[in-house]
Amino acid sequence: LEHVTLIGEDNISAKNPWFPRHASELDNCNHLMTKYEPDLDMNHPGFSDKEYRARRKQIAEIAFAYKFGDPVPYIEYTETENKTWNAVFTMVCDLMPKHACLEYRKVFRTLQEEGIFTPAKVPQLEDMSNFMKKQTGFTLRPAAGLLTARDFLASLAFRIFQSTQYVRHTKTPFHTPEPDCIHEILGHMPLLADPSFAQFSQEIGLASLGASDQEIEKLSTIYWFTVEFGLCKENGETKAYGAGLLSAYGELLHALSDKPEHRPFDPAKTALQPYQDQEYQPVYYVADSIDDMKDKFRRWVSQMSRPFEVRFNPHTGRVEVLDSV
Ligand code: NLE
Ligand code: FE2
Repeated sequence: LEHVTLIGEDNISAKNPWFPRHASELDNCNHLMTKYEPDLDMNHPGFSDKEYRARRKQIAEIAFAYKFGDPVPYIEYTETENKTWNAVFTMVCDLMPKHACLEYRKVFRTLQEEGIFTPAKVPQLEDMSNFMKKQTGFTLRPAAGLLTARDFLASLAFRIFQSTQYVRHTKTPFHTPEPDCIHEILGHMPLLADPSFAQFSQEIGLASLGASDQEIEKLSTIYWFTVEFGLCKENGETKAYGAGLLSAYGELLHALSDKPEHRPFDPAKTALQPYQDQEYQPVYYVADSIDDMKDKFRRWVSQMSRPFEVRFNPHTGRVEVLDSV
């Protein structure tokens, strides 16, 4: 940090595009990527289900009205929604001891001990948020659906995870292509409460601030093959740490079978791998460990060509922008 000057808020140019400098500015970062939705896609299991579509609207309104600093509104989940949770939760409890990575198993147990993870009820996002806050400082804000990669990654820079709050359709408990709160809660949140994984999540978020569209594409591809669908080694065995595997037992078993291809995680290569989000993945990337994945990512991301550096100031909660001169 020898020759640096702080870039002010008003210094916005092509070289320094706007991005949030404080978590309150995430109120502007909730642009949705609407594609696979019950209202829009005939193949969605909720397409012909009026009641489900109305429920999704009602829950989406909560996210649209949400402002930074609000508690996440409580949702009274219906019997059907709790049943869907129960089906997925029971399956995860059965499979997790053998197939999930150690970090996940550890936090999962704590969540059970604290009575937040129970078979009967979908956990409340506010309870999850408070739990994570104590462990790693991560908190939640409700999102109406799938966000653009830029907006989603920006939140992570502030240790904020944008989470959907609706439940998948009861017809498809074990796999849905779109995120829902079962995926967020069972897949993502245990690891966001792990210190090392939380650190990685914030770093990928910081790397995204002010990045070019091309770089955002690479970062979200890395995110896809690590946070969503990552595998790692543990005492010679392959385990899952990706949220899209931990919340969908069909794909979990597929990923760990000999059907798909397993490649060693290498950020330079992984970042260029095309992917789709409708079917099971044909390729997974295996890291030596979560820590090793984080180290490799750090080395790779430090070569990213941004004309400035960013750092998060935990005392003010602000991202500071340093212009290298
Ligand atoms: N396929 C996952 C699930 O069913 O839980 C959701 C993936 C979201 C990217
Ligand atoms: Fe996800």
